[in-house]
Amino acid sequence: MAILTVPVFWALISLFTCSVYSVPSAKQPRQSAGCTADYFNSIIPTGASIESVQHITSGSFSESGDIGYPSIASGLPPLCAVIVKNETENFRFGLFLPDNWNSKLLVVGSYSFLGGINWLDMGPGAQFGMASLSTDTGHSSGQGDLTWPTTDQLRVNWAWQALEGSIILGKSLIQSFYNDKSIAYSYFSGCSTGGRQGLKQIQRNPYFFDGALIGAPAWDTMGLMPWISAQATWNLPEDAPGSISDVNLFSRLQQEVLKQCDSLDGVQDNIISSPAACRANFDINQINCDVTTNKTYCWTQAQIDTAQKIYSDYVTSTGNFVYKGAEYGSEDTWSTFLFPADSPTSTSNVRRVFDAEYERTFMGYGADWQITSYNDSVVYDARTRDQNSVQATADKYDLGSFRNKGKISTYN
Ligand SMILES: *[C@@H]1O[C@H](CO)[C@@H](O)[C@H](O)[C@H]1NC(C)=O
Ligand SMILES: *[C@@H]1O[C@H](CO)[C@@H](O)[C@H](O)[C@H]1NC(C)=O
Ligand SMILES: *[C@@H]1O[C@H](CO)[C@@H](O)[C@H](O)[C@H]1NC(C)=O
Ligand SMILES: [Ca+2]
Repeated sequence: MAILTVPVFWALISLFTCSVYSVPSAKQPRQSAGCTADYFNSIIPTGASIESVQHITSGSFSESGDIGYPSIASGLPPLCAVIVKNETENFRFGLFLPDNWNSKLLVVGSYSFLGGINWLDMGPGAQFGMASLSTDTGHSSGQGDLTWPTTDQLRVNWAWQALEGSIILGKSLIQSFYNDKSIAYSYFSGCSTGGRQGLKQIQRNPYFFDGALIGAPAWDTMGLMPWISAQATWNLPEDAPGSISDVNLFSRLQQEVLKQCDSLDGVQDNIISSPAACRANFDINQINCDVTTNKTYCWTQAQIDTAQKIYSDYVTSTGNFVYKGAEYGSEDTWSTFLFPADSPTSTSNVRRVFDAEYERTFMGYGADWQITSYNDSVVYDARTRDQNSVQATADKYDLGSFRNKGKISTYN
């Protein structure tokens, strides 16, 4: 499955895959202004500073110490790579400014809770001749690290402020660099957290972009994260009859879903193109150990009950909708949420990858908080916190002002 080819932590935030770009050929040439620290220092406003300026002719670029996005951007045309820091809000952003600029800007999003400038995804923009921009979202962190959100400023930067400030200052630096020629078109592309960032910016400022490519947006932070934790609790305790502890069970279920649902969309092609038809028709009892004659990786009734909870919408005990149930066909990804990442006797306090880290640090419950303490109040706390101070969730649904000027393409 394609999802296995992206780092698991990216996949965590969405049950979908985030695709990559194809590589275009270069566009029409235009000379750039001086790619020097002196030049950028002469145009940078108070409150921001220039961290580095490099003219890249080798075709590749990476920033040492970028633990969030360590991959080298390669296949680059000659360009100016700039790192800018906003000193007051403490976030950074990177720019690729191609020598031959096509007057366009591509802003790229981030993944999960990673902290760092996403140089890799900026590369294709530069290959198209676009100036490209990405923010570190205000912190530095690698995969699986959710220990950084210790202040509201750090959380707000991740939620939207670092990207917004980067776009505003970035656009003005780009125009100065290219001799005050204005940016003809600005685009956004992001997947997972990146999809959320794009929707959030469009909702906050419909004039930032002319078009946006929104992949598998993890737009509902305050519902999504408690839902992920809730799923972990549905699989506890690990010795309960309903606990799914054998990783092979997930692929067994997914195989069965594919077998029963593939052709429901009219085409036998290993793709479930009608999840709704699958949801309406799938008979999970075909893999029930009491029913099936094939006893290899069959599911007990108690385990089936756990699976049904995961497929169902998560609604609190008082009837508040929290998050839509998992799609049929996503079963192979469930192990990320349900299956222990370390041994039961581990003292690291991280039994699964996310398992409670969001509550401990992002929501401020503290390092000692255990997933076994999870209850519906986490949902309400997450909502209060998000709406009062962080505002990561992209839930201002009126996109009317953007519709009149731009386009959004989405994919999952
Ligand atoms: C720094 O970021 C904040 C928040 O986005 C913004 O208000 C401020 O103008 C930025 N400073 C500069 C110099 O861009
Ligand atoms: C039984 O199920 C296993 C696991 O899905 C599969 O590999 C095997 O081919 C099945 N055997 C039969 C006879 O269907
Ligand atoms: C629900 O969880 C919260 C956070 O862990 C905790 O403070 C509260 O006491 C719990 N409520 C109940 C009824 O267990
Ligand atoms: Ca099909």
